[in-house]
Amino acid sequence: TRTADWWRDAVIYQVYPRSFADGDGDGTGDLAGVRARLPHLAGLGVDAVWFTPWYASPMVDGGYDVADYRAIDPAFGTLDEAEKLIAEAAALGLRVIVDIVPNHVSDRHRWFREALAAGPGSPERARFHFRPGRGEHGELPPNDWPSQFSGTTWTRVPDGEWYLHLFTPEQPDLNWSHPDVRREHEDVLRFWFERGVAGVRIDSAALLTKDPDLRDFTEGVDPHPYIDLDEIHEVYRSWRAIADAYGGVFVGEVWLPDAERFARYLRPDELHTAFNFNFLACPWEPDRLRRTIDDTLAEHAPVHAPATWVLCNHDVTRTVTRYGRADTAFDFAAKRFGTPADLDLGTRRARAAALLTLALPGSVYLYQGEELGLPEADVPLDRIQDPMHFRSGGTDPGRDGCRVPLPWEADAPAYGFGTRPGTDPWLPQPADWARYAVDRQDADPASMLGLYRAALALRRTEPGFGDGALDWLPAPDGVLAFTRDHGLTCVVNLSAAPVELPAHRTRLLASGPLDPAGALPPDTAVWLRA
Ligand code: TEU
Repeated sequence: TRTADWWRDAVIYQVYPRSFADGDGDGTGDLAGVRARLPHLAGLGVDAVWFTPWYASPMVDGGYDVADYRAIDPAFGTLDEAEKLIAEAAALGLRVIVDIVPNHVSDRHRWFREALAAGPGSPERARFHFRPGRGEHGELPPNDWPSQFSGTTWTRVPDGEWYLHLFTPEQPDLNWSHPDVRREHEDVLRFWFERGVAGVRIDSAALLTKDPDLRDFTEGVDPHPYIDLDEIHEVYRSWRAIADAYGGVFVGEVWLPDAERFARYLRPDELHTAFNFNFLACPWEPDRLRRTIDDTLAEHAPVHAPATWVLCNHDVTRTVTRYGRADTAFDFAAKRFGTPADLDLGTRRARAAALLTLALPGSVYLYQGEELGLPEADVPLDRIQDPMHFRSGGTDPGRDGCRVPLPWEADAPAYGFGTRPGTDPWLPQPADWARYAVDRQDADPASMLGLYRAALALRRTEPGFGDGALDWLPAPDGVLAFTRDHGLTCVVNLSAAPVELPAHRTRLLASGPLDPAGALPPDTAVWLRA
């Protein structure tokens, strides 16, 4: 609703539809649930809502296995409901971002079923990567590519050919040098832009194009045979023309630690933004954080793209759990939960991190439940559904600990998620989650929800936030302090001792109580104005 450049400083809330709110009571979140809870998002003060895939899917990988990109999964609702949702969100000032999965489809997608039926050498197979195997009888996979999850990237079909899948066998990779594949995805983009979405998140955005000969990974890794090939940029240039025709924006899931390679995606004729995973991966350490912030801003500046700041998402350990560990560096959801004291520490740090990220130049992504301070949940092994768990032979707990249905009402069945009594939510909710429920936090300005609401309200009304530059202030060891325009100042204390705040400033918001003398305690952040 603000400007054409809304995305340069937007706060975008990620909804995992399966776990947000259950409108029909069957245990799985759905669009009816989201529609009923839109006021929560409007009241929180975010600008846009990104929905992880809501399309028709067998849900082998939580919807990242798409069977039909133009249909809503029946468990979530209908296309008509999605259109209503988009309109209702707009009426509340919320833009909608959909998640497009271009690297692979579900094995139930029409194209893949046709490819299986049509057999070796058929035009239907050419849309995927089918190959004969190696070995005397073709009994060995065609190459040595490692899977993004554990296990092989090749599966053999009954007629003897193998097909490539960087993720699970139920997610066959598309052949991006095939014109049908390109045309189809361009049409899908138009389909969703026509329905009023403001943006598109691009899943696994650096993986689409593959070495034409599918050469071995070990044969020479430069260039890598499927990560970040040059040809991919051609795809995004054609996509950008489509987005521009609708005023739509892209955010790419581009997981490349190399700053220059990453920045090549962020161009006036390619992607508007991409997730900044270096920040998500950064431990809670002052020097590392400062360096990551500086490097991020330095890599975005030459291409005039805003940075994005992400602390968690549906693939990684929740922030309060990670920050409560001795080793705060990011990992995928390893089952390490810590003691209640660890959680207290993690919560204090997550609160400080909220003020830090919301004060940095650029846009910010929040993952559902982050505003409630949810920790990673210990999902019993026999209830885990994430394929990452099964692909690892059970050694990796997978990502379900951050995907547990949200608690809305402390005293209601399933904490008000919406599931009718006698039915279980698709993942079990921990017994001690009443304290995180929205209604418990609602009236308490000191709660995590209260902090996020206050921070987001200030970010909207006070000058200096959002896109722009940052100037570091001199500060004691272990303290990050910077100013933005209009004298807006953020101070984060990552040292072990309280620190004095700069004099003659008004306090806008603090992530926790200051000490009686007015000093900033450890693991606390504050916003000030000169
Ligand atoms: O994730 C892509 C990605 O980067 C994964 O390889 C990541 O490493 C993995 O989630 C953890 O090992 C996207 C989605 O965010 C993820 O949920 C999907 O499973 C994946 O694509 C496949 O579509």
